[in-house]
Amino acid sequence: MTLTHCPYCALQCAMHVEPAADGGYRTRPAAFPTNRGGLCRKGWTAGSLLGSPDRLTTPLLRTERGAPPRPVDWDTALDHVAGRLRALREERGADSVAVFGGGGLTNEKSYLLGKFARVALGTSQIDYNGRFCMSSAAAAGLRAFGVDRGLPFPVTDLAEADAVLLAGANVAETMPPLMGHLTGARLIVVDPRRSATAEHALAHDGMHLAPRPGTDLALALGLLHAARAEGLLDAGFLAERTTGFDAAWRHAAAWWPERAERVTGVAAADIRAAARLLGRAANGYVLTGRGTEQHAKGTDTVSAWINLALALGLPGRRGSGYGCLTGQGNGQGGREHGQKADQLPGYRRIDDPAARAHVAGVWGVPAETLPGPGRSAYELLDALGTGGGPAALLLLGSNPVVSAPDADRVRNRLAALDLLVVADSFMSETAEMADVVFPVTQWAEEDGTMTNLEGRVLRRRRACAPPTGVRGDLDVLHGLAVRLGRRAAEFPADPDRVLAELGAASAGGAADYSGVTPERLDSGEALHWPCPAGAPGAPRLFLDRFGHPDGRARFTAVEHRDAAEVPDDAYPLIATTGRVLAQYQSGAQTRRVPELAAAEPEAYVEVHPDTAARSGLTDGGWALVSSRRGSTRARVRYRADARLDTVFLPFHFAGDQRANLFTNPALDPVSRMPEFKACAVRLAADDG
Ligand SMILES: Nc1nc2c(c(=O)[nH]1)N[C@H]1C(S)=C(S)[C@@H](COP(=O)(O)OP(=O)(O)OC[C@H]3O[C@@H](n4cnc5c(=O)[nH]c(N)nc54)[C@H](O)[C@@H]3O)O[C@H]1N2
Ligand SMILES: Nc1nc2c(c(=O)[nH]1)N[C@H]1C(S)=C(S)[C@@H](COP(=O)(O)OP(=O)(O)OC[C@H]3O[C@@H](n4cnc5c(=O)[nH]c(N)nc54)[C@H](O)[C@@H]3O)O[C@H]1N2
Ligand code: SF4
Ligand SMILES: [Mo]
Repeated sequence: MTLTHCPYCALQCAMHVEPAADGGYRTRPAAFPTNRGGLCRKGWTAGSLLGSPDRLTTPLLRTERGAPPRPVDWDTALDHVAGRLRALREERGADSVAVFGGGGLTNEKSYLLGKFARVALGTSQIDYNGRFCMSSAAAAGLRAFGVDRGLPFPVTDLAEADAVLLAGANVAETMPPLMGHLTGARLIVVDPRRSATAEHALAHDGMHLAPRPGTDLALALGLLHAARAEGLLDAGFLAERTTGFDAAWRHAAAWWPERAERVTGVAAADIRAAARLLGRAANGYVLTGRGTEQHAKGTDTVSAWINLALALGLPGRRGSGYGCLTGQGNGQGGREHGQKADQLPGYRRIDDPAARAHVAGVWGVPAETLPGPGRSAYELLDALGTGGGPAALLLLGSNPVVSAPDADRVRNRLAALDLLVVADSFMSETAEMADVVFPVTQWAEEDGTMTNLEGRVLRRRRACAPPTGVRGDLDVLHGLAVRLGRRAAEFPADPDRVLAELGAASAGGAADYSGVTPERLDSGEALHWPCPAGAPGAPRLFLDRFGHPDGRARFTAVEHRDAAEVPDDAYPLIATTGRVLAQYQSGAQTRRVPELAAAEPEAYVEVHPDTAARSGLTDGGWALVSSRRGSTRARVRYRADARLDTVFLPFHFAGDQRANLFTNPALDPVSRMPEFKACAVRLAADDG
């Protein structure tokens, strides 16, 4: 019986993994502050991933497009990939080779992947799926606080709250054990749908505000307007700990609640009541999730929520605050150690000369050899196989054929590559397209560290041996780096050695891990970063000062604007997308867990019965949901509580059930986040 953490989301619930009677493995919840002995359905069933018959156990190589891949030994696969990468680099330059990572990778993998790109390949072309996840909140958090740590406080602090506003976060399905920390608070759930979280709020004396998708910014401005009119602003906090309120207010001043009602559809009286509920709470939080963030104006929208929180004086004191609910298992750590196009380890900027000098020193290379910033995730995927873009891609920890916006366009770009290399434990839809597949270890088969949604570094522990033939991601990077002419010691495959190097590379940066050691983690010490050598962890940031040089938080002056694509006669409805409890992300893992597949076997579209009737849809029948980009097949689910103008689909399903066939890759100008949460569609019955 080994103590480790869940393979899936950022709550990183603690669990025991132990042999099961049927010869496989099962999981059991363990005591830990974030999950307090609870797991969601995905955690309870995660053990079946370990014994899965679908497991990849041998490298696969396809030398001819269209031909089936054939099993090969590791040396053959590594030699082939290294040879092709070297040849491409010589022919077309270092940027002809690209790397794509994921927020589920351990800190060690994220770090070594970034180093591999910059040092072994010398390419600037690296980014990761966190761009689709956290990037807008991260950008807005940096703007406001000077530091981006999703929750700048421990999850357990939420228990002290009287009121919590959840903007676009369906926690009851996406982090069920977190609900246990919210039982003392009245919830204000901002979600176009009556989500499970909204239901919970309504049943417990809270509120549900259901804005039209893509109008949260107007709603947040309206709430700020109402809060000021009700005399709820914290003047002392504004004067002592913030700058920029006046400029931000000049925009909010025009958003009296009646105007916000016209744009959002949320009644002015509800806007005022919500402002009072939050503003009068002794302890209040504003928490954002992907619903409010995954828009072409997501960064400004999060800034508007942060402005509201700042105006009420919530951040920077114990028992209240603003936080973004990070999503992937290592969504937090994954954005700190250099797999992002513009970053170096320790949450450093790749265009900062001092940061480059420090990291180059640790890596033992001249700073001028480090490439500059590369393309953001969607822009990178969209450039693949084009004249000016990369011709080869090495991908770890993501399944963009299902999860990227305008997914068939991305699929075509992947198909145009000279070389696609995927490391995965399972044959994902993206791995199916690969020229080379490396079969790698998964969570309970490996050691490493993860950083949860509260910035706490955790130990992922090996609980069972991987199947014969499988190697770790670190071994893959090691094997390739050596074949590309790097020294073995530069790319260690031992996670503890990588952690030590990561510590040195991050030392002095915003996300300083130099004090994080396996020994301290094993002792159970709560190590929230920044954690310089010898220092204790930092569970609560901002109590004395914010991260900007003047110590103050900054308001950002933001204005509402429409979604990139709004409904018209041809595409009269708004589609939004998201998650269900029983599936995870692209479904590459959870669609293989029998109990989860049985619970949520297929794509569906939630639609109001009147809207459905106008399109000739029947409850339980099939629909085609079409945008200007593509069509998705989904089973019709009537929802009498749905907005008439909005439909919702989960994005976990493959083939012609991919919601991303219709989504809009319009990007936020700051974060480069695609607009997953609003585009124009039409519905038709699909009986075929
Ligand atoms: N079961 C499950 N849990 C997960 C995951 C999973 O795939 N499955 N993934 C993990 C990851 S990586 C992430 S990022 C988190 C995401 O966690 P959440 O952010 O909670 O997940 P979503 O379902 O994407 O979006 C939340 C809600 O936003 C609403 N929404 C849609 N459009 C809008 C809008 O314009 N405004 C507002 N205010 N709300 C809108 C949707 O109706 C949805 O209920 O979940 C993590 N946990
Ligand atoms: N329409 C729509 N699209 C969305 C979203 C949405 O709300 N709506 N949400 C977006 C968000 S927030 C996210 S986070 C993305 C997520 O979408 P993806 O980036 O596709 O993430 P996953 O489905 O988790 O894919 C992870 C893959 O990596 C593998 N894997 C897991 N761990 C490891 C590892 O340690 N090493 C290696 N080599 N492989 C591993 C898994 O088996 C799986 O195949 O989707 C985005 N796409
Ligand atoms: S809430 Fe997240 S971490 Fe916890 S068991 Fe469920 S998927 Fe795993
Ligand atoms: Mo995510």
